[in-house]
Amino acid sequence: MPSTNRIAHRTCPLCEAGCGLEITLESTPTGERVKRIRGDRDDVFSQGYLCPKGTTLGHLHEDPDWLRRPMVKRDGEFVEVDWDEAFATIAAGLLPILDEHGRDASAIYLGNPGAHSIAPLLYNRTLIKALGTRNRFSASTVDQRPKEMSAGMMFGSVTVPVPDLDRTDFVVLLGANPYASNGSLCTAPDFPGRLERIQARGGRVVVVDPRRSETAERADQHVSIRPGTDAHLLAAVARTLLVDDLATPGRLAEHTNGLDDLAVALADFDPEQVAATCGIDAGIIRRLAHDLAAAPTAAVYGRIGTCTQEFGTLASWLVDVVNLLTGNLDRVGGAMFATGAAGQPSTKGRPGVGRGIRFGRATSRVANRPEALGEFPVSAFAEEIETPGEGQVRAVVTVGGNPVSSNPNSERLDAALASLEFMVSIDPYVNETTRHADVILPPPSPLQKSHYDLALLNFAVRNVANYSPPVLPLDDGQLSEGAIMLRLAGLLAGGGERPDTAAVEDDIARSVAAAAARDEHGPVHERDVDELLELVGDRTGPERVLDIMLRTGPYGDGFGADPDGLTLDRLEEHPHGVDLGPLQPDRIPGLLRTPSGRIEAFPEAMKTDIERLAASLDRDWTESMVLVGRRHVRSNNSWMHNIPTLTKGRNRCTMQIHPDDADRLGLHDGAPASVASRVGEIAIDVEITDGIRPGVVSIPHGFGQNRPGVRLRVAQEYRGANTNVLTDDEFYDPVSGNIALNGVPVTVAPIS
Ligand SMILES: Nc1nc2c(c(=O)[nH]1)N[C@H]1C(S)=C(S)[C@@H](COP(=O)(O)OP(=O)(O)OC[C@H]3O[C@@H](n4cnc5c(=O)[nH]c(N)nc54)[C@H](O)[C@@H]3O)O[C@H]1N2
Ligand SMILES: Nc1nc2c(c(=O)[nH]1)N[C@H]1C(S)=C(S)[C@@H](COP(=O)(O)OP(=O)(O)OC[C@H]3O[C@@H](n4cnc5c(=O)[nH]c(N)nc54)[C@H](O)[C@@H]3O)O[C@H]1N2
Ligand code: SF4
Ligand SMILES: [Mo]
Repeated sequence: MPSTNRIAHRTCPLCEAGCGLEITLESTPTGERVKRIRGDRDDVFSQGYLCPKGTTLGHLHEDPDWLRRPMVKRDGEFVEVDWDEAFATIAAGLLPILDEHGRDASAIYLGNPGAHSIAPLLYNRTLIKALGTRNRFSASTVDQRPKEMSAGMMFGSVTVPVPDLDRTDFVVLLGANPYASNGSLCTAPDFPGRLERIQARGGRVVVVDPRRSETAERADQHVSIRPGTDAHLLAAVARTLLVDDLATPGRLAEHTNGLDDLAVALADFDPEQVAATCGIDAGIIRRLAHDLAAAPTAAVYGRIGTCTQEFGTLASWLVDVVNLLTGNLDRVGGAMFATGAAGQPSTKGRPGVGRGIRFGRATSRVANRPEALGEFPVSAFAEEIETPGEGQVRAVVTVGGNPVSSNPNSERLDAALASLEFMVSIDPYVNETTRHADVILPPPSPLQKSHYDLALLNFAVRNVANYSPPVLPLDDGQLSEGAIMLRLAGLLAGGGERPDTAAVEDDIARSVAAAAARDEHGPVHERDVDELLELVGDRTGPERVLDIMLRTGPYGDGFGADPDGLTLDRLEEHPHGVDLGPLQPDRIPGLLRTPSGRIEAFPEAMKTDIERLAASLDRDWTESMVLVGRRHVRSNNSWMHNIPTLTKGRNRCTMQIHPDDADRLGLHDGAPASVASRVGEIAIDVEITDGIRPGVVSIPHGFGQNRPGVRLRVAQEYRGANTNVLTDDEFYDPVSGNIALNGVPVTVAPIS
């Protein structure tokens, strides 16, 4: 029989690494199906690397629980309907609430997969505008908002430096475990391999983590830190650099404000003063500062452990202060800036100066929590639903989010969502969150979508661009995620149950082109918008917008200005991606968008917050046991536990605890324990290991998916519990509003 196999290439959309996949498809009587997925050796960035999750896109596509038709709740039960009926149900249920109580009677929650999927990346804004509510929430405030804020305050836009992994001699990783996560806010396929190559070329890797993580295990040095004290540690490192005359900001000194004030403010943070708080010897801290200064090149990188904690913005800011002080910011081998081919705020408008980022322009209705980057923190989500009065949230839209699993104080949020008058979810699963929806609008599987990493390539360790067309077609009766979003947006904007989505789409493309034509520093300044749209040709949907962004971006053809420049056509000719070279040094001052035109090394918000940090030195940090999280390479937040090949094997949802603590508390390996916090209590299996710091317990998130009504056949049978029943919506970083998921005080006891 002749071979009927076909090979397709696409970028994996599951995590930030964005690995290239080689997908073998075989013909069957009912259409093509995935036979095998391997790493794409020719991918310009990942060069064949992939992790176990990447091989499961076929399983995901065939998961019987992945919804293929919209669901509408009738008498408490979901029934499959067609799209017309789904949208008619939304029109009948949601619009009257908005008409009667106003737009602010609704809220929207945007989840993590939206950062990996082109339609939400391009259309979320349109959907938000159409809903017209001030109550906007997202997974960003349980994740990276502190880093976005610190970078925004220092550089004027959300332009986050990344460690130049491929050229550095010395890297310090705080609160990150790339051997499990493959990296975050640092797009680096085969992050582990890149770390090993640092060691192979004679460099060093240092990991700061309360747990001897897989990454710490392989590092040259593991510094075990008390959770929540990275800002103290980094302040002491910065202080040491200044006091020991090791600070060498070099050419950036003349582009930087605030270094003198900073030196004064750090006076409380000698290594000896923070040692007890951090639980790290002063000598180790001082040595770390000296090692950083002595290394030919070095980069400090902090991730989720440094963000989802009480001093998240301070810690995130101090990471880049240390990079600045050691002269490693914006230079080869240090902490560098990617240049995303589709453009970003730091590559648009006047170089070197801008409006800065904005935050605190509004506060939430109930508890006056300030917005940051246009969103309220998720700590306000439940209370806005629960609290009666003008502006009470009665209806919610979720787009690719599972806040009942991922947000703090899950029981409270679960009850709040249950009390809503109406809820719509754009989501493929009936899970802890979407079980509360009145209508679920399922997107097609990743293999049926096109892909371009619009967001994550702005954080890449190498400049690349890579577009993937859909591998498999839509089934009859499926709608693309973009079409779902535009139809919902059109309906919410008053276009009726069958809005003219082509017009909505046209508006988006037109506004992107118009913004480019307005940019007097861009390549298409004052060009005619109709002409630009004409030149894009007959592309539609996200591809049309993407082409405009690429062509007007930093490597673009400028619609003719640079005939060799990038276009979507060109990316289509390169299924393994286009390599745009290593990260470029000396981007500062051009990339700055601060009003001062300088790096703000000591932003105003940090001046007040550093006093909070100093005050915390007097605290008894040993008073309570504290909870932290962890990830496993076979998990992906809450939504990949339904794939049998990823969940098989021993129970991973355990509470890790140090043998000394286990002895003291009478806990036994494998036996259940009860863990309680201010807001909740769970039962979970104990795993005793000396790989964790005494006084700390670690529980992964995204488990405990067995609430009534959930339709995740595999995941709901998995042993374990939801750790976010324990995390506290009143425990957060005040500057960014980001929840402190790490360092949560808990008590632990055996269950007899
Ligand atoms: N396999 C897999 N990969 C993923 C995901 C997944 O769920 N599974 N999720 C993706 C997402 S959305 C993200 S944001 C990234 C996150 O990627 P990472 O930031 O690498 O996150 P983790 O792997 O959870 O590692 C965080 C580490 O921080 C440590 N930690 C906890 N508290 C503290 C603290 O106070 N200080 C310090 N220094 N360390 C602390 C923990 O012990 C843990 O080892 O991963 C992405 N990739
Ligand atoms: N305790 C603790 N909690 C955490 C973390 C932690 O480390 N510890 N990590 C936090 C982090 S970093 C993050 S990013 C958040 C994630 O928080 P969320 O984004 O709220 O949760 P996810 O688990 O990513 O759920 C994703 C949802 O999107 C749906 N989905 C999957 N693919 C698609 C798609 O293509 N389109 C659409 N529309 N929907 C899709 C899934 O069914 C699921 O409902 O969790 C946070 N929560
Ligand atoms: S590391 Fe794994 S999940 Fe992440 S992009 Fe690569 S293959 Fe996909
Ligand atoms: Mo995340």
